Amino acid sequence: MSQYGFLFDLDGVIVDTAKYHFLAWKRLADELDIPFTEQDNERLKGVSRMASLEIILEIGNRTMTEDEKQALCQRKNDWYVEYIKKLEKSELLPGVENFLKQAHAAGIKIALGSASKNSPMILDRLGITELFDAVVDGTRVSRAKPDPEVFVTGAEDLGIDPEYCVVFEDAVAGVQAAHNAGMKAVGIGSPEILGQAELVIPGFANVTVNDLLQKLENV
Ligand code: B16
Ligand code: MG
Repeated sequence: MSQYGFLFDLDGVIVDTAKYHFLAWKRLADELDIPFTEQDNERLKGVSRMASLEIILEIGNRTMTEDEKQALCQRKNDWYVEYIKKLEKSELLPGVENFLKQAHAAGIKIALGSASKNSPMILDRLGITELFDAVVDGTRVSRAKPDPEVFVTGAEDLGIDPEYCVVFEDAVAGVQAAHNAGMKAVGIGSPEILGQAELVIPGFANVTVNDLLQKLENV
């Protein structure tokens, strides 16, 4: 049995859901006559559904009532869910399923830490639900990363002390959330952007759990 806990962000670490969020938000923005580009979409990564809508309304210089905003979030999510329902296992990011299986086989406890309320459905569509000992999603947390709430809750679920938890994140705010929780962070992406993380890897292809833990012990 390992003493370690691994906590994974979802979008950008396990699967690229950002492209589906973009398609659904773009459809809504078009209906509202608000210009919305893929570059604008970068600002929505890791941000809650309502906060994402508020960014889009700000781009369009528009104000709405709370009820109107709730209805727009619902519309966007209905479209997003249509895309997610068709998600396939082949859309898992390279190497991540093998890495999760290695960790699971090594007795490492695994949690998901995501802002998405659709996380359970996404894990199910990808066929990886059973690899997770805990799922902390947007229905369980109210404070966005860099607040550590999502990872602190995950560590509690796993029963692992933060100093033995490793967070896998593709966003700067997520790396900061890991550090705010007293955990180590592995950045998935480029060192220029994620330089604050203890270790940065481009992805999970050819990465072994043993090598990764050894590298982390030396930082
Ligand atoms: P939902 P993560 C985040 O996932 C996405 O990056 C972000 O773009 C999205 O708005 C948020 O989930 C909420 O998603 O509308 O499905 O509840 O990066 O925290 O895994
Ligand atoms: Mg992410």
